[in-house]
Amino acid sequence: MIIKKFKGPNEKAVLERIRTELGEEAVILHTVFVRPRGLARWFQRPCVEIVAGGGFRIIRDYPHGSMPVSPTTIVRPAPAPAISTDDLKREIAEIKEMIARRTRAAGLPGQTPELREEYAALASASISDSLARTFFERIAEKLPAAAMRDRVAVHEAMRAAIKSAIQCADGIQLEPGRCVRVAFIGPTGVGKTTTIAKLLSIYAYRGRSVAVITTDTYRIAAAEQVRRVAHLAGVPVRVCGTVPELHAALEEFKDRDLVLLDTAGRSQKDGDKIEDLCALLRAVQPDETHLVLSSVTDSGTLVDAVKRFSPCGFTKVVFTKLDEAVKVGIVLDVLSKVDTRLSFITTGQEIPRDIEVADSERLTSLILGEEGV
Ligand SMILES: Nc1nc2c(ncn2[C@@H]2O[C@H](COP(=O)(O)OP(=O)(O)OP(=O)(O)O)[C@@H](O)[C@H]2O)c(=O)[nH]1
Ligand SMILES: [Mg+2]
Repeated sequence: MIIKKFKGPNEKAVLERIRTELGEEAVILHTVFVRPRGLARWFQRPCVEIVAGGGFRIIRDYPHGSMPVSPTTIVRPAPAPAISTDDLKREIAEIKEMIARRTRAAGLPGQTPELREEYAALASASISDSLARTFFERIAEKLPAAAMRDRVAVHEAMRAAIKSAIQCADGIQLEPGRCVRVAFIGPTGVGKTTTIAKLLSIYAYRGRSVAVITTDTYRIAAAEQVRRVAHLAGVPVRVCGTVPELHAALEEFKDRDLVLLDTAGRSQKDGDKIEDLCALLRAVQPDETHLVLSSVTDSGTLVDAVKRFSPCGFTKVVFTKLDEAVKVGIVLDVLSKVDTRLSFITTGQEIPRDIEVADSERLTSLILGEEGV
């Protein structure tokens, strides 16, 4: 069973997407006509949001086989809530950027008003101008002239361009009969330990033999947090402060399917600590190293973090705290600057619920605001 929210410029376009994604049997659960609120209402068009479900059997248990209400209910939008000063500032900055982009778009080749509008709208998704421009140019080059004037076709082309820019790794690659070691590294407080707690629970629940090694001897509470979750899942945890201890733990767990390695958060400004981390990883020889980044950090700091942790040779990226991110477009911006695939996203503090294997379709919907976390 799957229930998903779809958003688009009109009902026809949204229904087409629902049919493609959920099949002919899809059931419409809720339809809302959304008018942009605040200042955005002057610049953004209204859109249609439809919640649809697929993949379930419908049991008609109503007397005489009829439902009491129509399954498609048009709901009037609720009164707009009071806007905080911060929200207002952000909205104004977005609108300024949109206007600036519209002006800049006038100079771009092969454009139509529809394409210009899509390009400008990416400002509200926090997609950087340079990236939005790349998408614009790609679409202007590829889309036939007639389709360039079709709002739905242009939107779908922009959507496809965004989706193709999100390279996803399928979580962790387990190998039957072999112990896979996966290390998690990253700046302080981004959610490494919480992510490991989620993963150990999920893999243990799926019947995999899992073990955790933590080298975070700075924060006793961190080891305790993992221990509590691991204890419930029947997963052993070892805290290692030295390389010999690390080797002993790796030897002890060599027959496990998966060994998750937690590391202490390193400030990306502290070169020595990053060097220590690299040495630690050389001792562990992980099969995968996931760089954990928080999506509440600004784009510049994220790109800097990627650069600083590069000597450690990470192979995948995890984006945490998408539930707190003002805009998810930041994920796309960072991914476009590093040649690394996204393994997981995390969407809250709850263990193990709030983690998902990265999926480009889902990420695209989140970035465009078509779905919530
Ligand atoms: N909202 C939200 N909070 C999260 C998420 N993941 C982790 N957190 C919270 O972020 C805080 C820091 O999480 P930790 O897992 O301790 O982060 P860490 O990277 O291990 O921290 P250090 O080991 O100190 O570097 C905790 O309060 C977590 O509950 C998430 O997806 N969403
Ligand atoms: Mg930690």
